[in-house]
Amino acid sequence: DIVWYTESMHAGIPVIILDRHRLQVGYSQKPGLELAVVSVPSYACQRHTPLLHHNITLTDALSILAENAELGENEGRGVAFRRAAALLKSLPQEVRGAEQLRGLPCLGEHSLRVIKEVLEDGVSLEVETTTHSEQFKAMKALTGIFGVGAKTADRWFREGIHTPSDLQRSGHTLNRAQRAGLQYYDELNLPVTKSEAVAIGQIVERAVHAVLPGAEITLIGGFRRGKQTGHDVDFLITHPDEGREEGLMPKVVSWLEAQGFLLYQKTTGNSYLESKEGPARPASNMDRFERCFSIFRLSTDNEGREIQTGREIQTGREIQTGDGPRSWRAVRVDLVVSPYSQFAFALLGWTGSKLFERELRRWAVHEKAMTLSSHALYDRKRYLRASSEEEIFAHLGLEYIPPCDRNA
Ligand code: DCT
Ligand code: MG
Repeated sequence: DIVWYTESMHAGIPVIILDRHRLQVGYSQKPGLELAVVSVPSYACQRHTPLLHHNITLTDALSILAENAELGENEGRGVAFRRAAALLKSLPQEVRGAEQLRGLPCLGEHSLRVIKEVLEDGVSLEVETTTHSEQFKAMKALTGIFGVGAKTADRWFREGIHTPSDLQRSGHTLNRAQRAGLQYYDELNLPVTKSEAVAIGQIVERAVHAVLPGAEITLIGGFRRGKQTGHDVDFLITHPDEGREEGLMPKVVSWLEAQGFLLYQKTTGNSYLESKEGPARPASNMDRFERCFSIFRLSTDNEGREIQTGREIQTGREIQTGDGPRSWRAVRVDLVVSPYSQFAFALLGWTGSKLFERELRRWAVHEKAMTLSSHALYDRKRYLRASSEEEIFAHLGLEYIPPCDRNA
């Protein structure tokens, strides 16, 4: 596991020592040439990755290339850049020279080349070229429309559609999600703040408790990892009496709709009930929970006071629209309902980050011959029960990583 040697450190300079599971900073004793011995585990789910880290310039550059690969539907390449960025996020110090990276895992040839360039020149030509490319800008703008994926965006780009306005003018037939996405484009691309997430949480709680008292609501996704902003707000809903949660989503949605809180919603049904199917191995990692993709109408009350109803207009941050200023905004909200027995798996699977989740599943398969999803963990045919995230990490033979350190 010892993978990083640097020979240029002077006595008294902190030396980073990483064992399989944790990061340590020690001090070298001998003057002159010193050895920093660093071992970094190669799976992101074995590492602590805080939200704030020391290598933002490098990870920003790699993230651009990852995004570009994902928009080009080159998943493998995207993951390679994401893994490299995640490795840098987990380091306890700023990287100042490429020689410090010798032997570290997750850094492919391409990523290393980009890192070197940024360290030496401050920028990477490839990253600069990408951010300025018409295709990248157009793909980002088009996939920034709710309901538009990379395939559709690419087709439109080839037709000469580069912006949401181009799309509006094109006369293309759009589905309901895309129409809403276009209508609320600017607002949905405005980061959602933590206080907005909390305000939405209060509304969701009222809706859920109105139709099922005793149900439990948990803020998941990036906000659970400690992020101060997000592109949406994600909630997981369950009830301690297994079965009571069945059919909950349509009732919650009706309540929210009746109160005027929803600008858009699409609910998909649960297709994974242990009682009906038996503890079968899930066919894929695709979630089969009751799920609602929605756009909330949130009054922008800068006092953070509880908002009475969705129809009530309050003063606060004003959103400029074609119709003039107004004091509510559109927010993407995802609701997921989980049976109580699957709650820990759902919580772990929906807390993210996306790369952390991918790495957990990869660890399970390759290192433990297990299958992990947001519903269950299987050791070959055997279903491993868990009532907490800690138990799932233990089943997987991993040190527990708290949500704030899952920002890979
Ligand atoms: N998720 C996942 N794989 C995906 C999509 C989502 O594992 N392909 C999980 C991890 C995060 C969680 O679902 C919520 O998804 P997002 O809202 O897209 O991510 P986020 O981390 O909450 O990011 P943001 O703060 O931008 O909303
Ligand atoms: Mg989210």
